[in-house]
Amino acid sequence: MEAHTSTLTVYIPMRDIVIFGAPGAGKGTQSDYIVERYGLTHISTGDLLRKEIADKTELGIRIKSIMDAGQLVSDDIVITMIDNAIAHDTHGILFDGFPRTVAQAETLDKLLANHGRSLTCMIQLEVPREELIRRMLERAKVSGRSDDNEETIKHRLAEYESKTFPVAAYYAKQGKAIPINGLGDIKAISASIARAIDAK
Ligand code: B4P
Repeated sequence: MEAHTSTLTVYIPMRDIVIFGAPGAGKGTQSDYIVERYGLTHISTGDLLRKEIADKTELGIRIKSIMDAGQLVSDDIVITMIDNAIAHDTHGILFDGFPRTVAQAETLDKLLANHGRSLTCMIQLEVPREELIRRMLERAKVSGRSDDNEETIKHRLAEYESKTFPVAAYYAKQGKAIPINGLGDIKAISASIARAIDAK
């Protein structure tokens, strides 16, 4: 009798996800969990920019004063970083801290489309302003980040409100924004995020 072997093919969808929220909302914190669970490449524009500063590159020297003032780095600089990341990725990406302007969001759609991809969803962490300030001042005690001080935090929140918050409406119009309560236990927030992504 002929022996039959069967191969089980498991289909793992390629996901590209944005994690969105105000400064201090917990994007970096929840990113660790999401990349681990879904096997994604983690691209944090904040981390990439801080690495340029730490390495004292020409770009790093240019952007340090911008970040220390609590302002956004120019779109062309971060878009170049993201373009490179997408070109080299085959796993799906978690975009952390990007897009931060509507122009960045429009460009992300185009860059993904160039590679035959489209955004799965945008996880929108919602945290009240007083809690954001409390967390960043708390983080300041250990982070060594020169932008974690009261004056810069105020500027960062103002930049968020005027330039970044409109990105939420951009994704809501596409039906891709998923609001998540970012207050409370970190693991409980991760569980809410997983439920939202699994339902997509
Ligand atoms: P980012 O590095 O993106 O950082 P962030 O917004 O400050 O913080 P995040 O939301 O990741 O908070 P975290 O998890 O650490 O940006 C820094 C700067 O880079 C920007 O101001 C800008 O200048 C520049 N930049 C970055 N991307 C850019 C772009 N696309 N365009 C232009 N400029 C760009 O959480 C904060 C704290 O809260 C932590 O200490 C954490 O432990 C704590 N925390 C988290 N979850 C909690 C919870 N549930 N309860 C209590 N505490 C919690």
